[in-house]
Amino acid sequence: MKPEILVLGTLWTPETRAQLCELFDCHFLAQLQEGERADLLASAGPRIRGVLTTGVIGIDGTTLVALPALEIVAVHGVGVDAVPRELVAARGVRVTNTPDVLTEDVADLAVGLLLACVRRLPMLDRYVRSGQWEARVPLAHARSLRGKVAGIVGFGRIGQAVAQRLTPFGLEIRYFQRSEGPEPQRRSSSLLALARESDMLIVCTPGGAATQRLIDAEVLDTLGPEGTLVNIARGSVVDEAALVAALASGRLGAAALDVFENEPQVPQALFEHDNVVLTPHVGSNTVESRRAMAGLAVANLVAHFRGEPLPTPVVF
Ligand code: 8YV
Repeated sequence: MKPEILVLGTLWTPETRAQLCELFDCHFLAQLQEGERADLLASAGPRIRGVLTTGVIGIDGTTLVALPALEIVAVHGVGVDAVPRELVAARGVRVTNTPDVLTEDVADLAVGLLLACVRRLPMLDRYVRSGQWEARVPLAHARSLRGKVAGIVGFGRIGQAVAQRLTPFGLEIRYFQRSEGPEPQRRSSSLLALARESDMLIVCTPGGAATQRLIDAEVLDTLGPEGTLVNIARGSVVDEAALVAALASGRLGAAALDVFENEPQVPQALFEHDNVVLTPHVGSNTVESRRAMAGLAVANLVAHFRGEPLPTPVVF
């Protein structure tokens, strides 16, 4: 008998779905209406032994309660902040994620967003399309990267990959994280010190309680009217209301955001600004990364049900 699993979210390609259905007895929750979901959890919930979910959806307490036989939550993503760690630990449920395979693509997006923001690329695209070039409307000022300081918040795998990419642009790299990291001479003494020392902050830290609204009004004010904020981590790391206010008043220079506090809701006020670049949480959204992530998430489920070591367990 195949193990029964619950699949959350809509990110699954036809190939992944076919593979999943071959290996497991699958229940795809996203296809169901609200009432049908509750019925499914009530009827099949007690038999479900595994969950496959996205980094953003994770799993909530109600779903966990409906799955008393749950053994493993395989997260398709590196971030596990949407998995309630105390609840899964108390139940002895194992958690896996998909680190490494997405690092390069996420770092690429951070660099792309930074360039798009300081050179105002989306705005320039709108300028050309709307005939403003023909009308000889003056261009907005863009800023140079060379000689500036990029401050990286969270110097883990992704933060370091961003640093590696930015160095050839002539940027000096500094970083802050609570734990000591590589190249200690680049580590600022605090987040505020990093904001003070940097022209741009690139947020690469994991989400979760420990980093909740780390980038607050004080950090944004310290970064200042010439400063740029890039966030490819989690919306929860930035105080979004403070960010909106800082941009509206010109206390922050510019922002490039791939993640938001309440996705897919994006504060309408951000649409007003030409110095803001917005993307819909697509750091890992390349064919290559998503294929590798799905492969790794499935490999973790397979290993678990075969009693083999998990390829990428999360140790909370
Ligand atoms: C994905 C992510 O958008 O890896 C993460 O933590 O947030 C992203 O890669 C998402 O997890 C896809 O499931």
